[in-house]
Amino acid sequence: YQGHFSWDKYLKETGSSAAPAHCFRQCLTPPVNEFKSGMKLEAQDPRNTTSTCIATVVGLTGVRLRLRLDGSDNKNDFWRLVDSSEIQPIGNCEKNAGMLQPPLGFRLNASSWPMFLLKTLNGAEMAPVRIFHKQEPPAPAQNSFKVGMKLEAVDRKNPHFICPATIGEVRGSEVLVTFDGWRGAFDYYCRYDSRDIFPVGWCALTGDNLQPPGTKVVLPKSPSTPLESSSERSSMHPAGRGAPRQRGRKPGRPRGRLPGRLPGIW
Ligand code: MLZ
Repeated sequence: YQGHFSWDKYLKETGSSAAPAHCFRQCLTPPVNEFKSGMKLEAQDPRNTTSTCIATVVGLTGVRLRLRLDGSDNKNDFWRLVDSSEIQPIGNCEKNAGMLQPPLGFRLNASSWPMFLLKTLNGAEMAPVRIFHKQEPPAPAQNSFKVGMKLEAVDRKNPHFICPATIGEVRGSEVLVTFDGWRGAFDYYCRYDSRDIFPVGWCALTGDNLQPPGTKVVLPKSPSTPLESSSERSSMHPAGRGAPRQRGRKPGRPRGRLPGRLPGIW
């Protein structure tokens, strides 16, 4: 379900263009997702990337898995693409002479880990080897992103969300991902071959829920208003719709000091 957001209309409205698919480290057709909730697999602990842990699929969104490390709490879920190299079938670690580790913040005494491991795997539904993807797509040879190109990107502060974004800067092998309508609050730098960024239309293909742009418009620095200390102002989304609900605020009311409608500058 894509809400009321249409890339076609939006690209026209904003006079912008989509980053071409070859810029991304993603398959042209999204991988098949045959995982099910409850399946267990091996995953790198995102907070301690040298350890391989047992994880359980606790949710599925498009071609991403919501994972929770066994023995951890429910506050540290993370998301991985089904073709990520950071997830493996159970048994892989041992096959490579590794040892499964307790997650960072293991909720029991460290000495109880071997028994915990035995119990968590006993009778568990292990994700079958055949549903893993042999290889992650290869990284494009170079960073071909250009400033202003549109894309879909994981909001790293709210990683269950994929949102419309714009390349704000290209810096060597890195790009600045800026989220449309959010005044920079969620922006981040990442490598051009990050698995958190996708071509326009990705969510429509995977069935993932693409969030609509936020309501906060970034205005350029204006030399005629020297008394203002910040270059950022807010206004309604120029199209006046699709504003995500904000905690503790009535939706649909402009937050800024400026009047309602301003030309959309993204
Ligand atoms: N509840 C959050 C969601 C923000 C999502 C932004 N994504 C770019 C908020 O309203 O702050």
